[in-house]
Amino acid sequence: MDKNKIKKEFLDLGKQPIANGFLNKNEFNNEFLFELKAVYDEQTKLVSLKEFVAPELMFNENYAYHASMSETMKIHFKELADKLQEEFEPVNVLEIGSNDGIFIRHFNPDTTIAVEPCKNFADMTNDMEYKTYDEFWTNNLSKLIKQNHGTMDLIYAANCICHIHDLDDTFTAVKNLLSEDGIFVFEDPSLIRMMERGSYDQLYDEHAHIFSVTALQNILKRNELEIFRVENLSVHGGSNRIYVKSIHNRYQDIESSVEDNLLRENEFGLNDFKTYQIFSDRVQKSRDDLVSMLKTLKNEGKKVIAYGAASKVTTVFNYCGIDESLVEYITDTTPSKIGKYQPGTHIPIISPEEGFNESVDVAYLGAWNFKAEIMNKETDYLSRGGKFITHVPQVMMFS
Ligand code: JHZ
Repeated sequence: MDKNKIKKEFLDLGKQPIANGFLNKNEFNNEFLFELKAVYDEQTKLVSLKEFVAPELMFNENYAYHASMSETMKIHFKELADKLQEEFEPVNVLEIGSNDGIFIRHFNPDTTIAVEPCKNFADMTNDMEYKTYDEFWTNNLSKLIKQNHGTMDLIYAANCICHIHDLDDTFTAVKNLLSEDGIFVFEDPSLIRMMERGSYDQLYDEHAHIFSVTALQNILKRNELEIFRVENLSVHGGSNRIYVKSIHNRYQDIESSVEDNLLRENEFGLNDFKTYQIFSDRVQKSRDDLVSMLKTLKNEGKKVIAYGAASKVTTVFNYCGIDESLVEYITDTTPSKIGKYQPGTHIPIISPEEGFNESVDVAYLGAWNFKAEIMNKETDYLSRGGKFITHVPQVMMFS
């Protein structure tokens, strides 16, 4: 059967740039753009992008996303590292997509390997004494690692597996590298949470797939792997942490959280294409509401900026056609984003010290997934009457 026939398109977010490809002025004219559309696979139930972007265009030595920019995420990974060490006592550990070492820093460098295709970050973890393979995760790399270091008791990946186009190759690579009682744990944004919250901005070039437990179960199974635990997390707007083992591994029981999640997804309608069509209508309404709110604020003479140049904001602003005439600039704490321009819209990005000041009336909360952390930090802004806007779960202003 033609695989593309069972992939049904449900969402068109228009022409989009590389979400994390922050630009210098002299790069405005030859920007790469692609059609950001989402499809639902009737057979596996997997939601993916219709058009994949070449990995080298996104993940290279200029990769801008720096996981340690958030205190929430630092605590999140420290707690997870402690928990995995206590429960599973792994010796050989491998992380796929180790970014700035936010997770592996809690493991012994002598027995921990990292895989990171973005050279700027691979250099950081190599400097931290973790043997880092500056490459994409593939079955060939997995074979090489097995040859050099033996099998792994724990393979971990955060916000990375959903970036990889070929999931069968990815999972085969994992299966071949696990020790007899080894486990694979990974976490990525959750499809049900995206659908519940209308957070369509989880879709951008890097997120080749947005996973449901149902789809993962189907794809893992055909690669002789199975899920034995699912944890629903609040980070990144709602993620699932998936615990996986080989079907031959008898050390772990399959826990009730797996069936609970499968049932919940089915009841929500994730296995029914109609649900995706309803979501698409909601996204169009979200765009209309956001643009209309920003235009009203502009007419009232308010100064509106955006807070956090997240990848997600690239999707929202490009889809909604929001430019400097509606949002003056974006503030962000990441050194490599400051002084650059947002992909596609070319809205300037400046530091919070420079841009988040008395003159701001309203800030679109781009980093809405860190709302609690940011509300805690910005009490001065809020107490002088500053307001935030979000589109999650619907377009609204709050303070
Ligand atoms: P944040 C990235 O998505 C990309 P993004 C990636 N594909 C992925 O899956 C997720 O992460 C996990 C800034 N900020 O984390 C920092 C402030 O300025 O939501 C970041 O640039 N002030 C790997 O890019 C941005 O906001 C603050 O107080 O959508 C947030 O980006 C805080 C807390 C953050 O990820």
